[in-house]
Amino acid sequence: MKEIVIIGAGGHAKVLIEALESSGEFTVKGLLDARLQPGSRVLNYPVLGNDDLLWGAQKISPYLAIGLGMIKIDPARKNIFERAREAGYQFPVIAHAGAVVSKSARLGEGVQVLAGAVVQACARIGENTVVNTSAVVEHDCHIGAHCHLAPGAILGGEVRVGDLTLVGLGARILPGIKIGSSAVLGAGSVVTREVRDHQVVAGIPAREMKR
Ligand code: JB2
Repeated sequence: MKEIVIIGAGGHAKVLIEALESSGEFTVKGLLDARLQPGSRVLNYPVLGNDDLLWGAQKISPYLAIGLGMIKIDPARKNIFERAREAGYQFPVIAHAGAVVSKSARLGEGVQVLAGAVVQACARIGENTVVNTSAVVEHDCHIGAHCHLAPGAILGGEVRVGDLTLVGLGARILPGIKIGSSAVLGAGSVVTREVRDHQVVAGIPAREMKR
């Protein structure tokens, strides 16, 4: 099996470990996180050290996974993904064995599709986006890069989402609606009309909170 190292060792990393174990394609060599003592363990895998280990002359592993979640708009995931890729690391698609991904869907580098999530026919998902537990991306949706579709989010058919957008827990987006980049859709919201770049919306139907 191929070895992979996870960047970050908090809650999201644990969920990712479950997905990696279920798929059986990769074995987790360890995790990187400055918060934890090297040698301590997360779900039985060792913390190897901090991110300095990524930038040495020798690669820590050919494959990496971003184990950082995104619960507010934060470019940290994007920045480390891009820097590590430039350094020559690869970010495989990680799909939990209990996720359903259509064979006609196109997933970018480093996309994570976690337990119970569904990505339907002809959907496109940009690099480094997380389709979290039980989220649903319906047919012909186009999702940008570095987004987080939180657990239970539901996107109807032909929805468009820009880059770096956060779709909150259980939020629903009606079919064909366009969502911009770096937008935030609050947990439980029902989005019935277009959301612009950087807009923050919440509620049923979703309304602007602030810009
Ligand atoms: O640049 C970094 C970095 N920034 C933060 N490099 C590395 N290697 N690690 C980093 N971290 C580490 O990520 C922190 O030191 C911390 O240990 C970990 C983040 O853990 P936390 O559990 O706080 O958040 P998370 O991002 O794993 O999960 C959040 O987002 C998920 C989507 C949680 O709120 C989860 O509940 C949520 N499901």
